[in-house]
Amino acid sequence: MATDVKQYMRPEAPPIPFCPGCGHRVLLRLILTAIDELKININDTLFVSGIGCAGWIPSPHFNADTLHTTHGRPIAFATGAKMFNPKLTVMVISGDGDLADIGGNHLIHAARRNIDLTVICANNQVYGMTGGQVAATGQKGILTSTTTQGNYYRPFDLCKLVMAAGASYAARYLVTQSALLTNSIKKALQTEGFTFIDAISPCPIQFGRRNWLDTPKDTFRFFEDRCITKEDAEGFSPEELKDKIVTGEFFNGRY
Ligand SMILES: Cc1ncc(C[n+]2csc(CCOP(=O)(O)OP(=O)(O)O)c2C)c(N)n1
Repeated sequence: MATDVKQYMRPEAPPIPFCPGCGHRVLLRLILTAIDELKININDTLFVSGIGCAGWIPSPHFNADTLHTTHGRPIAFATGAKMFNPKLTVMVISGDGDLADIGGNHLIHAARRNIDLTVICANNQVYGMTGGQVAATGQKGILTSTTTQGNYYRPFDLCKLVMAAGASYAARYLVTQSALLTNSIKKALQTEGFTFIDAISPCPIQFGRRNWLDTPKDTFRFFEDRCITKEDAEGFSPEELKDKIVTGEFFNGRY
């Protein structure tokens, strides 16, 4: 039976602010489902977010301690909270721009130190909240407000990045892979050390609209068509994988 996520939401919070068809709304539900299935006491959990649409996933909606920090700095705040109270389960939920662009150094150094945090990156390849500028995760060729002729640069593979830095867990799933993603969030929460999930969260308004994807369904289909499991990706050449987004669990253990 589907989890009643309302039990984890602050009754006095304003309505969830996401646009119709936003992947962040799906991700919100999956995070709370994982917490419910693990029977984690949400009162012993701190949710930290930065600035951007994704920052509004936990805050002010989750009925727990939430810390809505400055742009690019949620991992720094989360590290401080974890150092002060090591018993706290600390989860960072933020956007790809927040975590991988302005906050990129905090991301790699927290992974290097293997700080016991679970970081969920709501990755829509753009800065959704500020007009759809391309993020460091934007795939080659995508049209955004700052890449009107198509993105020239290749994207960061955030899972490879944090793994190379020393993370304990790294996985990537599209938010519509709901069972796999929920399971992955559960595993990340149960794994000690720096655990990271790249949650591909389509943005129909800032990404879809500029890439000639008329409806939220078209935007989701666009990402579904690009996603390929890591098992299927084996044997593909780098050229064949150029436009693909490889999903799966890439590392689960400790260096
Ligand atoms: C220091 C600073 N620089 C820039 C901004 C403007 N800004 C706010 S959110 C944001 C990007 C958010 O993108 P992302 O983290 O990908 O989240 P999304 O909105 O796509 O969920 C930017 C550039 C800011 N608030 N503070």
